[in-house]
Formats: sequence, C-alpha cells, structure tokens
Amino acid sequence: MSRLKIGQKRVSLSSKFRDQMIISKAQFKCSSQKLQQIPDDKLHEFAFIGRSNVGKSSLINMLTQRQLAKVSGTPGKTRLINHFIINDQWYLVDLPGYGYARVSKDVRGGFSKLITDYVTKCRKLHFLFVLVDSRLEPQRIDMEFITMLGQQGIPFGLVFTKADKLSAAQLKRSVERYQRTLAEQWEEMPAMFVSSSEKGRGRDEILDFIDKCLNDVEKIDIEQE
Ligand SMILES: Nc1nc2c(ncn2[C@@H]2O[C@H](COP(=O)(O)OP(=O)(O)OP(=O)(O)O)[C@@H](O)[C@H]2O)c(=O)[nH]1
Ligand SMILES: [Mg+2]
Repeated sequence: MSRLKIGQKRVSLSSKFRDQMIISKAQFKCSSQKLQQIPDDKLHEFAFIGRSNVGKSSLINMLTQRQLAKVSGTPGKTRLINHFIINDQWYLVDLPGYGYARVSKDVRGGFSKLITDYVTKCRKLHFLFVLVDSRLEPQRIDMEFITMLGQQGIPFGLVFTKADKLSAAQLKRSVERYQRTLAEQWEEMPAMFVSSSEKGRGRDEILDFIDKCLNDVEKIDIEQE
C-alpha cells in the first residue's frame, strides 16, 4: 500500500499574529441521527471523534468554557451528532464514540454508518480532531480509523487527552510512540495537540488552530468572490 498523506482540505496556515480567539457565544444547535438532519447552512464544522470515553464531550466543554456537551464515566454516552454553534459563525461537532461494543451489534469492530457518513460525506467538515487517550499505546481501532481518513483524504489532527494523568516524561514517551507508529504509514505527521479538560491544557493551541483555519478560509472565500 502506498504511504498516506494528510488530506488537503486544510489550507496552509499563515503565521501572521492575531489576537486569540474569544468564544463570546456558544449554543447547542441540534442533535442528528442521520447526515440529512445536520444544519443546512454553509458554516464550517470542526468535529471531535475517538473511542468512547476518550473525552470528546469534555473537550468541547473545556474549549467553550460551558457545560454544553453531556459527559459521562460510562462509555457510549454520545449517540448522536451534536452541533454547537460558536459565535454564530462556525460549529463544534461532538460525534459518538467508536469502539464501544455494547452500543449496537452492527457497529461492533467497525465504525457506525452515522460516523462514516458524517466523516466521509459532510462537505462542511473542515477539520477532524481525532482524540486518543495519552495513557495508551496506539490502539488498533484508532489506527484503522485514521488509515481510513488518509485513504479518503480527510484532514485531521490528533489530540492526546487526559494528559493530567501522566507525568511530562510519560507524556513525551507516549507522543513519540505515536509518531513512530504513524511514521510507518504516513508521509507526514498530522497536527498534534496535548489536552487536559481537567486542567484546561491545550485550549489555546486548539482554538488558535481553528482560528487560523477559519481566517485562511475567509481569505480564500474573499479571493474567489
Ligand atoms: N482526568 C481527566 N478525565 C477526563 C478528561 N477528559 C474526560 N475525562 C473523563 O473521562 C470520562 C469520559 O468523558 P467524556 O467527555 O464523556 O468522553 P466521550 O469521549 O465524550 O465519551 P462518549 O460520548 O461516551 O463517546 C468522564 O468521566 C470525564 O470526566 C481529562 O482531560 N482528564
Ligand atoms: Mg461524548
């Protein structure tokens, strides 16, 4: 198999200094159980995916500094696609987790139709944050998922969650282990972020990344007018 490249929908990042993004408004918009139900508008979407319980909903709450998404210690809490509209301009999207066998027989060992439909067919999806537990070695299901993203050309980055549970040295080892595993298959490394929803870690980096993406899109939209 040829080596994988990161999807190209993500535009190049400008290094121009900007003020940090401020989330002045964040609201729940809707829950969807199929792709046809997601908001029918042109606003860009930044989505969060990963194994059940990895911390997707917690991360959305940490980024928005609001209790918007439902968090639970029991895996499989988020079953639908949840859209949260930010500053009336773009969406944060909380996706159901994968790899949780008890959710449904037909999703076992694979990815539900809801997830694959959204990830592969939603044209408004601008960037996908794939969350992985920073305490674990690369998991097969995560590697399978990101291989699929590479094959489909979907732009994504990795977020190492629950970093508060590791020492700095353990965290470094964990990230390096991932980089070594990815290097076997990928031509280039995806963007990587370290997060802790408990401590607020990673918030500035992730919001800054989204801000840059949105700014670049705006520039392209203007150039095309
Ligand atoms: N220590 C620590 N715990 C976390 C962190 N993020 C999430 N958790 C805990 O992990 C559990 C799962 O968090 P969720 O945010 O509900 O995870 P999820 O990925 O949305 O789970 P599903 O919706 O079931 O797929 C909860 O008990 C959270 O409190 C973190 O950064 N640090
Ligand atoms: Mg959730």
